[in-house]
Amino acid sequence: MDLNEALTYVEPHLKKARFDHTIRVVETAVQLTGLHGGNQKKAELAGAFHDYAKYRPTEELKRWILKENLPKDLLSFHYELWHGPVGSILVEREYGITDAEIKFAIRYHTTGRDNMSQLEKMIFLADYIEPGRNFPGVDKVREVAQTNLNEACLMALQNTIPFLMSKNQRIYPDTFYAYNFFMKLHD
Ligand code: DGI
Ligand code: FE
Ligand code: FE
Ligand code: FE
Repeated sequence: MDLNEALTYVEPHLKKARFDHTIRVVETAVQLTGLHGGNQKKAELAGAFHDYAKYRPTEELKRWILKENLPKDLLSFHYELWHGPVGSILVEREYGITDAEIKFAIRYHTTGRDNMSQLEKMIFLADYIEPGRNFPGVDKVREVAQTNLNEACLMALQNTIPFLMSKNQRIYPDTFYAYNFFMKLHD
């Protein structure tokens, strides 16, 4: 499957603004691949499908988590955390994408995790720094992303974790595992 084919599958499932975000994530991930190395084809497909399940009804996302081999503890966290794991299941069921690296990049794009692969880092970061984002501090992360992927992922988590705390949100353990992973690389 090439990028254009992937995008034609994804587009009808997303709102216009979300589809535009998806295209910018692909472009950003490809740019990061050029800078830091990695498989551009996989970056394109993972980027194209990363938010594929974003607009599935919450009840459907919940059913997939219960039915498939996904962590049930997701259900006691915000439903925003469900679209990545469920998306990684749907791309295989609906489009035959079995590549484990691509599936993991989709699955963990919101939380991150311990020992993230190069592709997972790329999609996690591209989702955070794509040119349409304007989180406080994102410009600094964009700058560091040009030279140091690990440090940029760490900075994104150092922004996101306090942000979630300030909103009185629960934080999924994988988010902390990701933070500790990048902090270990930083030391
Ligand atoms: O799908 P996108 O909007 O492109 O971006 P995303 O999948 O990275 O993020 C969805 C939301 O999830 C975003 O507002 C940040 C939030 N988030 C990230 N990690 C956690 C989290 N929310 C909670 N409650 N807990 C987390 O660990
Ligand atoms: Fe997402
Ligand atoms: Fe994200
Ligand atoms: Fe996204």
